[in-house]
Amino acid sequence: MNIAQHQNPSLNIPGSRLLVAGLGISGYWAAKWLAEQGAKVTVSDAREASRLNAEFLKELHALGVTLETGEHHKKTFLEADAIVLSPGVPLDTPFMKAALQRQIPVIGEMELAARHVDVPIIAVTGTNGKTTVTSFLGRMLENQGAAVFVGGNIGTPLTAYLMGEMKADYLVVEISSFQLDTIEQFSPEISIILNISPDHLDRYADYPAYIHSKLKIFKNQGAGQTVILNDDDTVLKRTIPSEGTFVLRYGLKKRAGIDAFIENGGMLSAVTEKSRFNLSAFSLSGAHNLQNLLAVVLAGQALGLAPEPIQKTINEFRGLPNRLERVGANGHWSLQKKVQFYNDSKATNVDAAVRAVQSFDKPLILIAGGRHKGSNYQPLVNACKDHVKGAVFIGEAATLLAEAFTGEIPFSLGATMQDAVKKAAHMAKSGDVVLLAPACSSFDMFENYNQRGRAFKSAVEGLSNGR
Ligand code: UMA
Repeated sequence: MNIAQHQNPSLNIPGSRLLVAGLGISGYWAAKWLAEQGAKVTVSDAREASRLNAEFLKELHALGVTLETGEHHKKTFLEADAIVLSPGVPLDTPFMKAALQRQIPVIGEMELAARHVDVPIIAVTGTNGKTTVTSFLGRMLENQGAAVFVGGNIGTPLTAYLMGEMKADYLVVEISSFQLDTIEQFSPEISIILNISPDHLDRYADYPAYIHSKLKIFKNQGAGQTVILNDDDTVLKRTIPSEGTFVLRYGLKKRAGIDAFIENGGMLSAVTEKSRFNLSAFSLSGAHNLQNLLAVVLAGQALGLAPEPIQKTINEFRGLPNRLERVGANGHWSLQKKVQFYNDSKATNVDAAVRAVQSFDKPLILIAGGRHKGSNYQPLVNACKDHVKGAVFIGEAATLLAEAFTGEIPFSLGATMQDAVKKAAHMAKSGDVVLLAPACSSFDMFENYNQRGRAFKSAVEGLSNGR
């Protein structure tokens, strides 16, 4: 469904009947902000009220917001002057289709908020690495002395910024394909696309539709605005951004047409003038993290940062939880077996799990599985053939993973995370690594990937404590 065809140029807020679809964190902030602006707001969520955040419901009720819970009603959608869609609500539900057919304007929470800020936005998308790059860049700007709001898909909606006290110099936002599906005028000062590989195929018609969504990030950019692209990525290498934009490309190796690359333990770039950054203290592992670093430094340079805060951030940034995070007391669980445990719960798609596996050259036991997202597991099987000596599969995708890995490496099935960690630890010998890199979403067994990561950590701690 192409929503751009249906849009009206602007959204009148005071006095309008606005529907917010979905009452997660995005819907809550959007509804609260719209109500404060004088709109007649209704929130509709398919979940029963008892399964929604009670504080959100109470606060919105007090603000005069009409709450529809338990199911969506078509009438509510068709009576709205405009709809603000939460990222998790698909555009192709019967209600949304009916609303779009009636030409009711639909925008996302990110689009809504971005229309009402006058601070430069730096927007980061890509299949993998978005959160790391968003945080890394935010830290770099702070090290220059700037006030920075870091938000979007990373967790804090941009509408929360609109309602807060903070006066930021920059808004660094992680933006997902779901959020890009509902943009209209969104036009960041800098857009960054880190990589594109198959993901969310349970929501998109096909892979080209997902790519199309990702590339929307620069569709409204023009003269004076910057697009930063990973030239090592097969899709992005061929991507030509909007006319007039300043395009910066990076890759691991030096070649024609590249503005930044890695050479002799350093990063070289030529954005304004030739500069070199030392990577000896950079602590994130894996080639993908060098690509992430290239994107961050190019963005910093495009914003005119001095070399000192850039180098300081390269030296100090330690990465984020659930991304190749070493866990467990002293990293191993018994005196007999010196096994290291790594939590990459954020590897929620096949490509991310492949990158995680490729980040190690030691023998590995892989824990994978969760909710299947429609992707093919063969690239993971290929990546594992080298040094993965065993696997444990969990969750709804366990059978599909088992089919894909049959005849390739030994595996067993884990009923719970605790069971999977026990089985993986049993397979491991001293010097091996046990890696949680699920290649799937967490929603079959957990609230989100954070909770899955915590379950992994607690199961690893349980091993040391004999549980
Ligand atoms: N809902 C309906 N009808 C539907 C579908 C969902 O009413 O047809 C309701 C659900 O019952 C639920 C609510 O919608 O109560 C949830 O809305 P939501 O899924 O948009 O969740 P939020 O809490 O608003 O979180 C969203 C992002 N979630 C998704 O994109 C799925 C969060 O990204 C983001 O941090 C947050 O906005 C702030 O911007 C999470 C994510 O998993 C981390 N993102 C995906 C990813 O990174 O791969 C894209």
